[in-house]
Amino acid sequence: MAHGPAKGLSRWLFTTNHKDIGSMYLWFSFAMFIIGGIFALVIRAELFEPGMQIVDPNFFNQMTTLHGLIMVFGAIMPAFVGLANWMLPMMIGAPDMALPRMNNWSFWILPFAFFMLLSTLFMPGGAPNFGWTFYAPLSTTYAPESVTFFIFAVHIMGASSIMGAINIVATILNMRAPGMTLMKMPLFVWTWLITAYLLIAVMPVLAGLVTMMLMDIHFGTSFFDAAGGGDPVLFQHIFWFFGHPEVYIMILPAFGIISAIIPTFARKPLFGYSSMVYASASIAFLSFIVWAHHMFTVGMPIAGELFFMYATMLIAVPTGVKVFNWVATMFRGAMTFETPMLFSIAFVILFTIGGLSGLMLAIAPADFQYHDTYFVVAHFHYVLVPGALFSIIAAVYYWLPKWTGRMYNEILGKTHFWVAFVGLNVTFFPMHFAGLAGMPRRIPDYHMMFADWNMISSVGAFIFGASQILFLYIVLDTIFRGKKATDRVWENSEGLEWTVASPAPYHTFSTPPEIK
Ligand SMILES: [Cu+2]
Repeated sequence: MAHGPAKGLSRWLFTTNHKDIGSMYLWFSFAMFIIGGIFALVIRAELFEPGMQIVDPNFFNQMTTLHGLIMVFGAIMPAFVGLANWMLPMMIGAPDMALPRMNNWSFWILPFAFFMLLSTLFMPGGAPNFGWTFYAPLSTTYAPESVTFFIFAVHIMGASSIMGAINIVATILNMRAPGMTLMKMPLFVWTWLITAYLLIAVMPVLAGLVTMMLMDIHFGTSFFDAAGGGDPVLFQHIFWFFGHPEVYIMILPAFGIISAIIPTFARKPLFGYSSMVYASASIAFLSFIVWAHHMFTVGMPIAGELFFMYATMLIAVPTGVKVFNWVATMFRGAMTFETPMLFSIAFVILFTIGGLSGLMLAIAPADFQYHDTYFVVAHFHYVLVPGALFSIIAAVYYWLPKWTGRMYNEILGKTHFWVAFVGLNVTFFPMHFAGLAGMPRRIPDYHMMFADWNMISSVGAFIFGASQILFLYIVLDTIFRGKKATDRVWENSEGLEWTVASPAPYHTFSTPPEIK
């Protein structure tokens, strides 16, 4: 029979246990979240008023670039992989992930990638300063020397994601307990299965793109250099062919988390289980054919504009089905509002606001006005902060008692929620108005007419930042001083993970459970 965890550092260095690896991914992503958050606060401190006060324009560009890269590849994506590692095997009744050693490796190459990326800040010429979308020729012909380390870091992050995705597909398709048929799998398992296929499809595209950059920078090719017969617009097509599915890679697992939490606290089964599965699959499919809605202003043929406009509007349908099903699950439910439920309800409301501004952006002629303004910044922060991030926080509050065997402090949890809720709306809602009034994104200085909106946003950002320090305190307080949790934790929780003890034993389901 399998033994318990090893001792000391070697436990974490050599572990192949999905729970250990899940914890490492979650702590790593939280550390990256703090670093990415600090960069955001530098940006907001500079934008508190017009004129240059704190940083110079090049450093400001490095902050916006690293903020995007760290939050997307270092915080959000690893957090979802951490939750998948902890929960997927327990949800399908498997003893571990299908490829435990590769699992260890796909985690341990991440800190090296991000150490390399962050160390570019201390290199001559500074860190990458061309935005997280790193468009050529800004990121090739005009890039700082550190761009080569950036490219290498992206290669490593991509390899980690692809290995993680292969592991998740292999686990879900091969390790399910007898009786755990596909249409019995929890939504979190379904959304991760679909997300993993998206990752396997598009992360190689990203790897190919940065390799073409490497060739243009060091080996004299001119993929993106017009002077050499290349095409800088080609860069954008390839980037967004990866980039748009990437945004769904950051939200599909969230849909699965919300579909686990809302039924528990509404005390009703999830409404429309199979339509949720089909909606996730159709969102994933459509996410491959909308990429050029990021490029309406590059001068595309009108037929292309129309195609990408209508295809993008189409995504609203399956997304609407999901929102309808969550609301229908809550309708006439015996609802209680513990912290995970508060974050989940805020997800449904605020993600929908982000979705609606996304619909506005999908209208090509209107997007000519919105493109590259703070309206776009407001849009993607509403789908990523109360969207992806709130779902991750909700998941931590929901499953932490199972991971640690201890309950978090409910009053502190609710305080964290309300401060974060107010903070993010004060930060990002005014950006809609600054953007509609024409304020461009990624600039360190601006016209006086945008001063009020920016001042409000900056105050909100510091409130939101402070609330996340409270979150760290709550998690540590739970681990070291939390009250003992019951095995079921939530009275109406469904799922195999709630049938094991709290804290979940180091090895679970060494013998497959019986699925009814
Ligand atoms: Cu897109």
